[in-house]
Amino acid sequence: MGFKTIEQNIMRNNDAAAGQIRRLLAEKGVFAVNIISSPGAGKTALLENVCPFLKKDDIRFLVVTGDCFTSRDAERIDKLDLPVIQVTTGGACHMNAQIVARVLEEQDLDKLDLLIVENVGNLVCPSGFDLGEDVKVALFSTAEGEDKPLKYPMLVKEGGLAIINKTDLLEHLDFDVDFCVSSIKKINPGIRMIKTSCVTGQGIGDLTDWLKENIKIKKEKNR
Ligand SMILES: Nc1nc2c(ncn2[C@@H]2O[C@H](COP(=O)(O)OP(=O)(O)O)[C@@H](O)[C@H]2O)c(=O)[nH]1
Ligand SMILES: [Mg+2]
Repeated sequence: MGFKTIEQNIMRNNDAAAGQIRRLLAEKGVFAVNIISSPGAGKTALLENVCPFLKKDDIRFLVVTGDCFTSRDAERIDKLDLPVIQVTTGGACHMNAQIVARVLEEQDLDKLDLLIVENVGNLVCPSGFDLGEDVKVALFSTAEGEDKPLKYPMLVKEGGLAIINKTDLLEHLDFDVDFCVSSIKKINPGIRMIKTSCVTGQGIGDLTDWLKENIKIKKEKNR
């Protein structure tokens, strides 16, 4: 007896949706970042720190927080009176482009400068799914150990910006900053690096400026 193979090419569907998002965001001049890290590295905390500065500078942004089951991250952003939409994946370990496309359908993109996606906390799967973003941000934290970039190179390879967060904890940890930085540079020599702390505020200004510079570049490309 023969059998039939039904090919459902998840990646192909995702990439098609991501391509559409990328074209749409290019047309509207909206800069988009996809923040990827392990759970607890500080994605939401960084947004809580950076987004108020963006708001003060009249940057029109939308945060989309991804989580398996809860809306806890969106509640944190919303508490600061910042625009946020929560996506729950029902347990799936990453966001996909179809979800982002659905979110964008309901937005007036003429009134947006920046789209920030906080992906589901996971160092592996989100790296493989294009969301139509301009830049994937690879976020690591000192509490995870300095070898994580080396152990999860795909994220670093795909990333345009690498962040090492929780620098305030360095004095309590046996974390080799040089090893972490050199691993990142070895995997992706062109990647931009910023060290941050949501406790001391280190690097928050640099991250805000990086976002603002890229928004400007995207707008200029659109002219
Ligand atoms: N000491 C310290 N704690 C941080 C920092 N950033 C985040 N945290 C804490 O780490 C935990 C996880 O942060 P969260 O933003 O929820 O991480 P996410 O899962 O990546 O979104 C929270 O208890 C934060 O307060 C930091 O720079 N320094
Ligand atoms: Mg979070």
